Amino acid sequence: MIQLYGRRNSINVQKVSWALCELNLEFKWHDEYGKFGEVNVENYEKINPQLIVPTLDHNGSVIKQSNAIVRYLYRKYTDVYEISKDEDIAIAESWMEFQTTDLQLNMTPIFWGLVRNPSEDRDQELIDKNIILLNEKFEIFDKFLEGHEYILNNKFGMSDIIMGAASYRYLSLPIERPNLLNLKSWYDKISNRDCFKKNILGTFG
Ligand SMILES: N[C@@H](CCC(=O)N[C@@H](CS)C(=O)NCC(=O)O)C(=O)O
Repeated sequence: MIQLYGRRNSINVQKVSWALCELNLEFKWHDEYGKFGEVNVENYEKINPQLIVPTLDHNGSVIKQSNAIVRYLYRKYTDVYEISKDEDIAIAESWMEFQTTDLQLNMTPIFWGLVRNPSEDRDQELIDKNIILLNEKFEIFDKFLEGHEYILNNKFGMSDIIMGAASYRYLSLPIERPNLLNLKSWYDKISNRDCFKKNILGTFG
């Protein structure tokens, strides 16, 4: 049995619940409507001593780190690692890393500064600096998307989930953005999927 721990408005949990949905996997969701900073699960520290989310328990195997969980699910339940060229998989995985390292670096101060923290604590200079950098990074992704239906093999998959969850946040932020036409046409496709609507849409905040 698959068990997912973590609240549905966490971007990192969303990647996993979206992947589980796309793969049609049943799972038990713990603390789905929980709050930031609390994981309302008894003895959670035993499965995740960092007390962060998500955690996946698959028949007693405990897996942490959202991107590793998504890769695990796609490796286990699809043939993507067998049918894809190593080079193509590496490129897809590099976008997954880009999300979790490069994008999050700038997304976090903007999201917290504009959305989660009280406005009196706002550091506008820090936010503005990060908006410029975040827009530049999405411009790089937009260029990559030119000529690509999806990130890997022109087929929707794990890296679209990771970059898709990040793009939902980016496109929901109350900031100015460049006109990214390739991002828009890719995002229109992925945001039309049932699993996006069930797991991502309406979670901003
Ligand atoms: N690198 C980790 C980051 C996990 C993480 O930072 N999770 C945040 C939520 S997005 C968290 O658990 N914060 C405390 C909380 O939600 O209670 C991953 O990708 O899974």
